[in-house]
Amino acid sequence: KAQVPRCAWFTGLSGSGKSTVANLVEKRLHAMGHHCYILDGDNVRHGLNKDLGFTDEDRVENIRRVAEVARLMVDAGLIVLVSFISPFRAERRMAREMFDAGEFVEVFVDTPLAVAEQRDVKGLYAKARAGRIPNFTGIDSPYEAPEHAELVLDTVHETPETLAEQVIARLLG
Ligand code: GGZ
Repeated sequence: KAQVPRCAWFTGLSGSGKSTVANLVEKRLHAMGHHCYILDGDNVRHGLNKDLGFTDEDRVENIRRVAEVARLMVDAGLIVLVSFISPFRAERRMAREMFDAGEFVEVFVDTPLAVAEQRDVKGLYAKARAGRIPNFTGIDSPYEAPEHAELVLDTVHETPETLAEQVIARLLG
């Protein structure tokens, strides 16, 4: 099956649903015979980037390295699903500029802070509000929402399955 090497760059708050949608996309692309891989905090922050924390400086370096790895993986012919908060516009622009036109699809997982905080699946927002996680995105560290994302996912009104289909249509279309 002909591969369409691409980078889908998911950005959004903690608990916005980035990983949920990215995992569904991966499963479906795989079933269609596409070779794809997810880069996320689970497989990058514990290895390659385990020297980095959550200061602005460390987040910038986190995203820089992730973008370089994604570039290499796209060169190798993969569809790469990048799932990090990636809170800063400048770093997302830097990532975009590493790819050819059409290769980079910015996916804004547009879950309002109030909704992510209400869900608080991992209890991190409660901890952050209690001052036990410093520099928490949306609480005491900024999130700069994309202004020109290729795709904006509405997690409030759509199911993860529907959103995954939207991503796949945009990636393969
Ligand atoms: C935000 C934090 C923080 C702070 C730990 N701020 O919901 P999660 O747990 O699984 O996803 C969050 C993840 C964010 O890491 P990223 O590498 O995506 O961030 S960035 O792109 O900004 O570099 C959260 C957890 O790590 N976490 N401390 N202070 N999220």
